[in-house]
Formats: sequence, C-alpha cells, structure tokens
Amino acid sequence: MSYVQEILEQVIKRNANEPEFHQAVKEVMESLELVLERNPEYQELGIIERLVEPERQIIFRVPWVDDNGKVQVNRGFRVQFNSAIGPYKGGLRFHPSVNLGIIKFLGFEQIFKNSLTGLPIGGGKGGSDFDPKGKSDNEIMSFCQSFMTELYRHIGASTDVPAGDIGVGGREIGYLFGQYKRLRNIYEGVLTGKGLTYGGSLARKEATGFGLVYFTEEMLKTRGESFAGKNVVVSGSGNVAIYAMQKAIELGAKVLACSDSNGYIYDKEGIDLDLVKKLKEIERKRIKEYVNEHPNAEYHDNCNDIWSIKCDIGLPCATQNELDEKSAKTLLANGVIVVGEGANMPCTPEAVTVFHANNILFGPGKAANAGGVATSALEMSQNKMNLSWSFEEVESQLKQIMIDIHANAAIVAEEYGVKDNYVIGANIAGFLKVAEAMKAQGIV
Ligand code: NDP
Ligand code: 2IT
Repeated sequence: MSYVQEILEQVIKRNANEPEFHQAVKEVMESLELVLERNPEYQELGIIERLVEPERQIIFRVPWVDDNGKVQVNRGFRVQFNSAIGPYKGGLRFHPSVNLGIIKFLGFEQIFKNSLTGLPIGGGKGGSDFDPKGKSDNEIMSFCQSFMTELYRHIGASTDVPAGDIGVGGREIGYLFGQYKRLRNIYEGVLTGKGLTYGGSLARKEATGFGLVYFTEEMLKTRGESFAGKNVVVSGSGNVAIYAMQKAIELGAKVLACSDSNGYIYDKEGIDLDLVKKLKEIERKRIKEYVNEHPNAEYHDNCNDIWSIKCDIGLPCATQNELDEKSAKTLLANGVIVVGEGANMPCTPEAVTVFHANNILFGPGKAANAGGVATSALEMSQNKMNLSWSFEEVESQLKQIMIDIHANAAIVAEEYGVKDNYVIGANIAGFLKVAEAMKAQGIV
C-alpha cells in the first residue's frame, strides 16, 4: 500500500463517521503523491500525519433561552487546525447539519486556502448546529452571547480570528463581537466581517462573490473567453451567491437562476438582483417570493435541479456536495465552459471527474472562493494599524490576490504535468508553504 493510501486508511479509522472530512483529505492526499515522492523529508518529518490531525478541537455546550422562556441547548465547535503560517483563521457556520466532521472538513480546506492567499493566516473553522431560520433577533442575540461566553477564552486577534459562513453574517458577527469585548475588556480585531462602524473592512461583504468571479474570469481568459455575453447559473442566494451575481452582471453576463435550500428561480430575462437582495438580505424571506414580483419567472421546488438549466458558466455557491455526477453530465451536455466553486466542496468527486475528463475548466473552492478570507486578512491588517482603506483600495488588492492565486495554481499544475488541473495545482501550491513552515518550526 502506498504511503498516501496508508494515511487515508488511518484517517478514516481514527475519524469514524466523518465522511466529508474523509472526502476533503482524500482529494488533497491524491494531489500530493508526486510532491511526497519528490520530497522524502516530508515523510520523514511526519508532515502529513501532523497535517491531518487538528492542533486543537473544542466542543462546548451552548445553553440559551428562547422567546417562550424555554431552555435550548446547542453544541458549539471550534477546530484550530493548523497555525504553521499564522493565527487560526476561518468562519463560523450556524446550520442544523453542523457536526464535528463538517467543521473538520471545512477547517482542513481552510489550511490550504489561506496559504494560497499569500497572507499570514493559519486554518480553523467553527460553528454550531443552531438553526437561525425563523428565530427572532432576540433569540439570535441570546444564542450568540452564549456561544461567545465559551469561545472567548480560546480566541484572540493574534490567536484565532473567526468570521462568517453559512448562517453567520453581519448581524451575528456584531452580537459575537459585543460579547467578546464585554468579557475580555479588549477592543481588538478578534472577528472579521464586522460592521463598518466598529472596525469592519469595506468590500469584505462583497469579497467572496467578487473574488470568485475574478478567479473564474482568469480561467476563462486561458480560453480566450470572458463573462461578457455569457449565461450564468448561480446556486444559493446568500452572501457568496449575491455578490457573485453582482460582479457577473457587472462584467456583462446574464444570470438566469439562483436558489435557496427549498428551490430555485429561473428568470430568462435575467435575475433582478435588487429584488433578491431585498428578499434575502433585508426581509430574510424564501426565494420563491421572487415570482410574486416577476410573474414571468419560474419557481421550482428541488434546489439541486438548478443545474438542469442550460448555461455557459456554473457557480455553485450554496453548500457541500450540492452538484453531483448527474448534474455535471447535464451541464456538460448543455455546453458549460467553466464551473467555479463559490461554496466549499459543492461538487462531488464524481462531478469533478466529469469536468476534468471533458475539458471543462474547474476552479476548486479553496482557490476560487479564497477572496473572502483574503479580505478578512486585509481587515485584520487594517485593525492592527488602526486604519481603514477605501473600497477601491481593498477591491484592487482582492482582485490582484485572485489573479495571483489563479496564476500560482496554473503554474504549479503545469510544473507537475497536469496542465489546467486547478485542483492539483491549488492543493500542491497551498501545501508547500505550510509544509515548509512546519519543517522550519520543528516537531510541534
Ligand atoms: P449564507 O448563509 O449567506 O447563504 C447560504 C445559501 O446556501 C443560502 O441560499 C442557503 O439557503 C443555501 N444553503 C445552505 N445550506 C444548504 C443546503 N443544505 N442545501 C441547499 N442549500 C443550502 O452563506 P454563504 O453565502 O456565506 O456561504 C455559502 C457557501 O460559501 C458555503 O459553502 C460557505 O462555506 C462558502 N464560503 C463562504 C464564504 C464567506 O465569506 N461567507 C467564504 C468562502 C466560502 P437557505 O437560506 O434556504 O438555507
Ligand atoms: O470558507 C471561508 O473561507 C469563509 N467562510 C471565510 C472565512 C474568513 O475567515 O473570512
């Protein structure tokens, strides 16, 4: 059995019932076979064995009282995965599907993503099985305060800096920040994605979606193509999806469809983004309400059927494993040119195989959606300097970072004999910096 296979078996055995974590590790390990052959010292130093084991995993009780006076108990997580190149950095996810395996897959991906940004941030992730849907503001605040009442002792501006993810946006970050400040009596940039009145960065809200479109545009350029005049399908209608749609439209594309976990809307005249923002960012309603104002648009119940719509560019921006082999084959039959992952691991391994086998450009999440965390790192820099940069300044840095990540992944892929394979390119490029830092720091 090869070294990589042995590691994989060990990971599966030691981390039972964590299929998403196994999936994420398997993909990276398979990409690294050649690197490990070329660098036997990584094996001698146990770099891989250490990389797949989080430095610290925190699981805690989150008790809170709902509006009816009933005591509720959720489970909180923070996985501090790897701090070789900087303080742990990564979002918090509040969603009923959250468990340790989900947080570990996300934290593992974050190590390589953060490395790819070129900025000094390690990998971490956290969250809770709390479901924000249908909760009042007061319940959200109670939950966030209780969550932070345990988390605060494990984090800090130079230790671990959480941010948003599914179910955690500006409102939640505000409540979490307020409680941290109250408990620690320190005003510091311990969270990113903050509001603009208390240390947030301009363009952080837009960053993941904008960055995804910049990355996808770079992929398109390698085929002499661009967003202009293309038809785009975007899954999700949350933070990442909304700003991916905005930038795609700005670059001259037409967005035909978007979704939430209940279903998708198809508007052949092009999605009315102002309405989606109103429904989702302000009113927190379901996407099906869209057709009330646009009766010519269609609403369909199964969100994953969104991939049956013919498009040139597919941007999955909802959640893991939302785009499977069947959807990939439909996209192929419909002539898709490029798929860029705005979400983390939205395409199943079988779907990715379909893309690679058929010359469809494929941008893996850890490269394509790195603009969010990169801009979080820019927020950290601004906080440390007590400064705030203009929107244009932050956006131009974000754009350059995405161009650099694309170039880096493309160059490394070619170097390793797999031109156009951004999965292998991104995994190797992200890994090498972390491995070198671990090597330099000894067995820790
Ligand atoms: P939001 O909570 O703002 O939006 C999530 C969207 O995805 C909603 O439309 C939601 O629908 C949908 N969704 C969530 N879970 C499911 C599910 N199980 N099945 C179908 N649809 C689902 O989150 P974000 O936009 O921030 O995150 C989206 C993805 O992007 C995630 O994978 C996240 O990890 C990733 N990401 C986020 C970054 C960020 O900066 N926010 C950075 C990099 C990656 P509904 O409202 O019905 O739940
Ligand atoms: O998956 C991700 O990269 C995020 N949710 C953003 C993390 C961050 O720290 O900004």
